Amino acid sequence: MLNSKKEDFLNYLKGKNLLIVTHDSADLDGFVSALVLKFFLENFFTNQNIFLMFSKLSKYTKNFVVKFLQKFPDFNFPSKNDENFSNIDVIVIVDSNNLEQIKLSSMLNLDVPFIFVDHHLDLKKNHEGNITSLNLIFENYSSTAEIILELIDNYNFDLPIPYKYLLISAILTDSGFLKYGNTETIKHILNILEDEIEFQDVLLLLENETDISKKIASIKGLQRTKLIRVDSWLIGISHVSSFGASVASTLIKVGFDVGIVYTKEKSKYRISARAKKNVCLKTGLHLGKILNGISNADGGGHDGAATLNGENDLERNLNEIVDNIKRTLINYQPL
Ligand SMILES: [Mn+2]
Repeated sequence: MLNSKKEDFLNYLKGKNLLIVTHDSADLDGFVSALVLKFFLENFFTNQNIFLMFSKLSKYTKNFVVKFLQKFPDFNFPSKNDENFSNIDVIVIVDSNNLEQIKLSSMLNLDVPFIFVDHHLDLKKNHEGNITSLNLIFENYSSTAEIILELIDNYNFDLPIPYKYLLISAILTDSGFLKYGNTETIKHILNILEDEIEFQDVLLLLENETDISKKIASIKGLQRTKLIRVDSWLIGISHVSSFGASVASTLIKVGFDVGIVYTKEKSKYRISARAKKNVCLKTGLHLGKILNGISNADGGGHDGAATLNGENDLERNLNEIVDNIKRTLINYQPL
């Protein structure tokens, strides 16, 4: 990340009342990025109001908070969103560049300008109010937490140990425990660990006993899976009532090259897609781009992991996604 980018970002925020938010059902990366950014900015700019707002935390994040508090009982997580946000000058949105994933409270004045800090595919949606020149969107990072870490690193800012645990936890979970990471990801983790933190202690915090409803979703999802073979590639399509993203990942673990799982809830539906990293690299498959290309729904994500939310035409959109995936795989010519 260019130093001038960081400076422009911080210079703009100086002296303003800030609100930091993340996507709905905040995962660890969104949650931690928001917390650490707030902590850094509060120390970097003194006498400035910096607020946080979370619409909802994911179940995993909630479980993590419980374990984290056993280790650091004095750590102050933000509790309720009871502040008055009427005097906010600028909103920083972390871990998303898609306004539809952000549930802003009705208390908030929506005319407030906003800036994205994110590592997902830059949708370049030209949202009105977005100061695009200040966005810190870098698709080559495996987590937003690493972008925050690099921002902080420039200023010789020493983070307290609990915040270091938070950052490593976010980086590990978002990089799929380094499976989707790169050399930079490992350097970032090493940089935080230094000699102070024992890696195994962090892993303990991230252990999670799978609950029974998730196990049942995986099993049912597998039972319902339709197999499509394209040359030597295997695509699996299934549906469940919840845990769609996790079931799509299960399909990959079982042996599919691409897993697509949809969930329906009242009039809305969600399609979760996952692909093996080496399949994406070999064939140029980019699920985020394919799902983003569906015109009457809201999709996006990374090459190997993407989501689409829609209300109409589930079947048609599903077919279009599968056709696009097939076309990419068929067009691939082995060397
Ligand atoms: Mn993330």
